[in-house]
Amino acid sequence: MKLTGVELRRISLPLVSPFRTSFGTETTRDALLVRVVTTEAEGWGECVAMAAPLYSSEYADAAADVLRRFFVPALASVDHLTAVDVTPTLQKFHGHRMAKAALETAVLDAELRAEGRPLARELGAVHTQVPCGVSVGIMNSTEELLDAVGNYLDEGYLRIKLKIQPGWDIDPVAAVRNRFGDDILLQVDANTAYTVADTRHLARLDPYNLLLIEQPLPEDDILGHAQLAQHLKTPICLDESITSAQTAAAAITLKACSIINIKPGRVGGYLESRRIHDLCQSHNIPVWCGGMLETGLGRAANLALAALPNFTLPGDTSASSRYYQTDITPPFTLTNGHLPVPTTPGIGIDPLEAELAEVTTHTEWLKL
Ligand code: NPQ
Ligand code: MG
Repeated sequence: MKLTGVELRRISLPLVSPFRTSFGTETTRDALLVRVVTTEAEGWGECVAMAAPLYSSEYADAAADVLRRFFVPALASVDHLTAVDVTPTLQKFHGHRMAKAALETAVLDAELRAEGRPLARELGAVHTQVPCGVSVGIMNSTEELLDAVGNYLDEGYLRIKLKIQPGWDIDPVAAVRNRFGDDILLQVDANTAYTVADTRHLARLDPYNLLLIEQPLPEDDILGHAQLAQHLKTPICLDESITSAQTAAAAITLKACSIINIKPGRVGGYLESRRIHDLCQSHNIPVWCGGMLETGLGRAANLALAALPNFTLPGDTSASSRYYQTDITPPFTLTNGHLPVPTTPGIGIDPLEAELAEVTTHTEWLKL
């Protein structure tokens, strides 16, 4: 396969409701899509970077810039290109994993489409559908939160994740347990909002039998997580801290976490995600698939990954309607709390042309 052109497309999708986390409130999803054209087929990759560097240091304009200036030209010079060549070719460029992931996914999609092979089969999926959880934002009141959680449970979600921050943690968890009982699968995500000085406070979550607490401390604070883990009954799950199989191995060995959230964008792609999956499986560390408010393109690929055997906890692989009234692909809808794993070649879904055009804010064709 040889790369013959790349399209960078910016889209702006309104969210069904504002999504508040410890780092801010989002009302629209501004995303970057990568479409590669090769001698064999076309492929799509969604870059999960946010418009601003709030979740991590990456942001959409920077991803577009590094793709345009460095990554696409480097790949364009590879004669027999396949997806496994992308990471080695881009290795010399530091960071920008979300941009690398989008490009690798687009190349992988093109390659698999050309060969008629679905991504799920390529990655080693063992399920045809995956159990789904939902991430519930910080609300203005407990009543509002209980309403939202009740509606998601009615829709069939099998696990609830509450976003927490100092001032919105113990009470909302207690209220949800009190209203919906001890049987629902419940976990929390702090998106780095605490410090080790909050250890005694976070231990107050212990009585609520949470599945896990996700990323309580800053992404670089592996030592802090290891120390915190010694004082909490609630298992620690890392998200932002895990940027590669190498950092995953270190975090596991240092006992900084006992569960890992895998987000392909954060770790540089689906191939690195599979390595982390395999590593965790060999260490008896359960994994689950995170979410970055993906459109149907990213959601489809995440479902393939989430169908691997060590994805033993429900992921943030929610239905399209959790975030979007109208998606740029046919929507993924829940059946008994599960989403189907795509079965057609590549990522297994195509954008709807009219819907995509409607939300596109900018298109750039990179000639090679
Ligand atoms: C997390 N996601 O697990 C992230 C964080 C997150 C589903 O909780 C726009 C784009 C808004 C990406 C808000 C979930 C976002 C975003 C939160 C990612 O930490
Ligand atoms: Mg998280």
